Amino acid sequence: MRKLLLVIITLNIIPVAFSQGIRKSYDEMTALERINLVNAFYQLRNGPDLINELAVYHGEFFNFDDTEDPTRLDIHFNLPDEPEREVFFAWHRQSLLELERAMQNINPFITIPYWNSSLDQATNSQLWDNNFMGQFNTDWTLNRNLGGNDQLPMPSEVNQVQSLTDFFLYSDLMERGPVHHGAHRWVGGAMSSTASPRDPVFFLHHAYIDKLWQEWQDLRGGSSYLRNSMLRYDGTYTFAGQTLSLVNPNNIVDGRFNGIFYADEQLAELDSYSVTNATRNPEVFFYQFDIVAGNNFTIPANRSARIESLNGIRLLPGFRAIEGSSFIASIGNGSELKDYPTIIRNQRPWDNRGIPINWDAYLPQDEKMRNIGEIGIYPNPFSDRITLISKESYDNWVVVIYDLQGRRLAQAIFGSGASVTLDKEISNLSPGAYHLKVLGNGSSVKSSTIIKH
Ligand SMILES: [Cu+2]
Repeated sequence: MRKLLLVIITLNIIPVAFSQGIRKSYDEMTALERINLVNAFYQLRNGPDLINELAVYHGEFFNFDDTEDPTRLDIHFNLPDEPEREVFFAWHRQSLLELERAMQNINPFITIPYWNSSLDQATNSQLWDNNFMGQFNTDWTLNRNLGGNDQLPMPSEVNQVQSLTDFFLYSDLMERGPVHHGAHRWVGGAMSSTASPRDPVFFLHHAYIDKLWQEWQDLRGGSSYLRNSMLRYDGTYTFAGQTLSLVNPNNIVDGRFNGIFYADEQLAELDSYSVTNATRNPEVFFYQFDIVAGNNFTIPANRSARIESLNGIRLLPGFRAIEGSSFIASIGNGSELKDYPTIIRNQRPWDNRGIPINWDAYLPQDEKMRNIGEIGIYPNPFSDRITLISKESYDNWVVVIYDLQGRRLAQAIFGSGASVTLDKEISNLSPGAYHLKVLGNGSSVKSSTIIKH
């Protein structure tokens, strides 16, 4: 109790704006995380009511026709005719961040989850459960009409828009097409109005749109705005006694600028990011499934970061904790973050010649086994063979190895034994990281990251 009080006092004195973190699909949230998220939505309404504020603002500046008054900026539908006013992706990215920071002031472990509406389309999906997003419909009089007005995007429609190469064409078709607009209309009620941020699902939907934009930007690198500021985030707007800082949309075309990463299918990849501690010290990256950090993930001297997982952490070449930095990785086994035992403190993933080595070397043997639960995998890293052993035998369970883009490269059947060895199946793999999944009756039983020397 005393601890809680201290936290609250601190928050009142120092304006805390967290927001490094790993966003994940809502269906990967633990029960506790769901409750915390729902509570944070309710708590925001108690004031300062950022939900209402964003809904009113979004409605007020939704769209003005350029021919009426070209000096009036707006949020939506500026392409293809008004590219000089276009801010669709960047504005929604920044408003997600604004909400996420407000929630993290309530509970620092919250990150906004995403709803992949191209795969999760049932009106009785757990998204709409009464103890999750469903309850807001009556509580906040949202008048949703799930599936009544439009269709959700097909995966092929997502691929289609993601395949575009011109940024403004991409932004325009995303905004107007089924992936963004269709999902707004499919939910109906407030979500299909200009006050759509009134519906909490708005933020889960826009987290998905934001994730897609991040993937597009990682692949094509073509995001570029003609503007250097955005309405609301122009350095003059004040909400709840705080002036919001100036945000150049071109500075946030990479979501990593704010330390945001999206996890997918039980894997979070942390890369191309340098810890700043601008808003949180240490920066915390928590995900209960696998976390892989490398490829220019850097903790500079005098900066500090924690990476926390329940499943496994792999540090790949390109992960750097510079001398003088503080880095903690921990793999826990509890259900609450604060109870996680920290296995390694302030050790750097180098051997004594300064060569990066795999994190596995730092984990005691039982921790290695816990990485994949009831199914042991060894050796990892591997060179020419890899063996899986389970405590029981499972008929026709399949071991599949994917590359990081999700392409299926090799597989083997567990058969009736309790172990399986892959050797010739993996002889063609080049050195690097891969995903390994064990599928039982078609669904994923276990997943892990494996490294080939
Ligand atoms: Cu919008």
